[in-house]
Amino acid sequence: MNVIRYLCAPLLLSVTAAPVPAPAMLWFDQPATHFTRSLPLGNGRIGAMVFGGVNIERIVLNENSLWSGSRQEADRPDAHQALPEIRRLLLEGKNVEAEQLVNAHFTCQGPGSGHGSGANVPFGCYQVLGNVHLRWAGAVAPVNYANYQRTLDLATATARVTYERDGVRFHREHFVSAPDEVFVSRLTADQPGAVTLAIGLDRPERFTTTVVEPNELLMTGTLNDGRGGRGVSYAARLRVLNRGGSVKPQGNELAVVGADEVVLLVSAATDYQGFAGRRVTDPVVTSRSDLDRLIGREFPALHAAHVADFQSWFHRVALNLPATANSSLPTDQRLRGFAGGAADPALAKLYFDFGRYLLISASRPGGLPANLQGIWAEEIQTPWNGDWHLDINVQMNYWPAELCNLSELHEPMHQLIASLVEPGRKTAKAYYGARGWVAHVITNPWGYTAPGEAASWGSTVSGSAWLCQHLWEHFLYTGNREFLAWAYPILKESALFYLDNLIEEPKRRWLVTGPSNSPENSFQLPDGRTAHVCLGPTVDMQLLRELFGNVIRASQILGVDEALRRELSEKRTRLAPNQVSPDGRLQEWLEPYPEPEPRHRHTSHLYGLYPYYEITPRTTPELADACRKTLDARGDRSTGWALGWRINLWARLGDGDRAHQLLQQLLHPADTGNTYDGSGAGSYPNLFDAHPPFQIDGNFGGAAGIGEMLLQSHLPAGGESQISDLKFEIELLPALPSAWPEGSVQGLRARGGFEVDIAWSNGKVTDYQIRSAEPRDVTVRVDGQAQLIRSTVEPAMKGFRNGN
Ligand code: FUC
Repeated sequence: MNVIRYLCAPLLLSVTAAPVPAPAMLWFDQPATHFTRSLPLGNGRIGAMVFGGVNIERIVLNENSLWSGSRQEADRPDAHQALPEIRRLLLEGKNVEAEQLVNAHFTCQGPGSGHGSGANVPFGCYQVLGNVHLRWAGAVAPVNYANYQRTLDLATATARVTYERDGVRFHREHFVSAPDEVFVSRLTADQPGAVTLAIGLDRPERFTTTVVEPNELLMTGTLNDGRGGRGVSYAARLRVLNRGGSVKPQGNELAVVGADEVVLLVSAATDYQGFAGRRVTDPVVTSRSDLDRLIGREFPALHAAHVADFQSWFHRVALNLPATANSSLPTDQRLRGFAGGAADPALAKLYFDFGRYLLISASRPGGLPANLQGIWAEEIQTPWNGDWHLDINVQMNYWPAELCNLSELHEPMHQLIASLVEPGRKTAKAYYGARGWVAHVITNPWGYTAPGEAASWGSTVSGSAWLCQHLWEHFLYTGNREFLAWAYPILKESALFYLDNLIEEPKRRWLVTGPSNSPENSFQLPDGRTAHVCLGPTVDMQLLRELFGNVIRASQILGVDEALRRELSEKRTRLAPNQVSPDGRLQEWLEPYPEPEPRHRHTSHLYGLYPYYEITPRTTPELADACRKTLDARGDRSTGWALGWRINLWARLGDGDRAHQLLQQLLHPADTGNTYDGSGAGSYPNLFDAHPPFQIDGNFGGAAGIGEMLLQSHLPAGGESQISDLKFEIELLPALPSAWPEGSVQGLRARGGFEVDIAWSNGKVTDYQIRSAEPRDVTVRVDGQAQLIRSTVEPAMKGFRNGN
């Protein structure tokens, strides 16, 4: 590699001489009493949660295609007949009456998501696969053990449990291997013949577990298709390999007696046949072949293959923030210490690493995207069905993907988007008589694109526009033209839908969407009544400016659709603009309505600030100021994901200390008394995000926010007109909080196909490097000063061609 470093005064610290890194480790000195204290493992498809019980261990298993429900016709075929009247009422300011009509004629047909409890309706829900139970000999009270430790080493994606009982030290190691498609445990002790336990496999419902070999359990079952019929079938197979001692059936369990070492291998498969995932016709057969392939492979070889695979993702980025005395505490105590005011910059590093860890563990190319639970759930009826919500949540899951150099892990999201085009075309016709495709607020692996079952939240029309951002941004980060050519029809058809769906509002003759919602929020009409359904909420307008702009640029790059480009350009200028309300906030709706819930969790109208970047402090200072006022009015207390979003928003406003304050809120201990719902938002002891309940999006939003505090790449000073040539400005440490005066980061990605290292000291950049596949000119803003530099060549990076 041709190494050119850009050194800045003072020349004190180089990227290689970073502060001593704190180990990327979650650890506890007690077994988990609860799911949100257990340790997550995953290979993108199979998930496991390790509780580390001494005498009785439960390991929760997941498989990410284990969904109840089935394909359904949720579109109301005649909904479009109600559209003219709904629009007429909205244009006359009769939102409440329009909302009544939406509820009567413009929601989905049937029970929709079952109001978030869809296990037994066609929408379905994501469900737990089962539990591995390890009942150790002597599993009777009192449980006496000593020197207990339970760790999750993020760098090797391995959970370990160790303790002493009756003078024997026991060790357990667990991981889920992507290359070998299997969950693996090794159970050992420091004395021969000490491993004696019973091993079971079950599930809360719909399962049969049988002993199929003297050392093998098979659990099978079939979920509800939502009509009382047969849905997805699954199989989980557990094989016990013992060194020394014996293993024998005992009822529908296996009994290990006096072994020196036991290795458990668990495979899992379902026959879900959808837009992604393995194509399995017989899960029972696949669960066996997955294990048979491993015959003769020893634990060390399986572990080495797993670690090599995992680290090929994890080691792409390294963040170093200094450790303090608080950093060496068990994770739950560490969280409490931080909330109590103890300095611990390395906790932010841990949270950032954990976010990357979770994405690598929950989303792999070829598989299904991470859902509201990631892939980790212990219930049959997961909260909100563990689905993909399209009005912030699934998008937030993928916010760290490009920035954190995990671009390929974005692929499951792209496939989800592609899978919605066909059903979304039907929905576009049925409701809007429109071309193109649309998806509203919720979707599932069965191609659900209809509105939700209630107008108050279900009629947001811009879910599909928001999804499209993920296609364009992937292109911006990779420059992959083949990908753009693949994605273009999806983007174009989305834009066609919105072109057909725009109407002119009478007051200012702006083009607006409608009916729609500003996600899940309500407003007060002049007569004092509350409504949700509206025309042209600010978020829709921002999304359409972005989508139309991206289709215009994509069509230029690909040299197609000139006439469409003209139409999009013309309509784009007529979209309702961002407005500042009389009290100085960025306005959420077309009118400055009073809000019944001024501290609402959604900050949808700030979409233009983050994740989009049509508002920046440099290019649109008045609007940025209005965003600041909006955030102040919304306040710093909210649900987990909402805090994650606010970190990114403050980072984009260049306010590192405020972003850090929000990060402190996100890291606020959510578990008081080990209750599942916690006492409020923040982080559970295992660092899972508490909405509450556990919902993984906040983990990803928080990790992205930490990245966004260190590196941003978006509009140059001249504003949006300059991005027609896809030139972005890279800003180093745009929102560095005063709590992190020293540190370094390596391997973050910037738009335009760059990889960036930064080191800093006393809050100032001391050293940086910007790499790309070919040498390229790029504007870098260092300590607020823009400078044009030439990037360093890193031939191993994939080529970036911007198409101009
Ligand atoms: C959105 C949010 C809720 C919740 C749900 C899963 O609807 O408004 O707070 O996160 O998604």
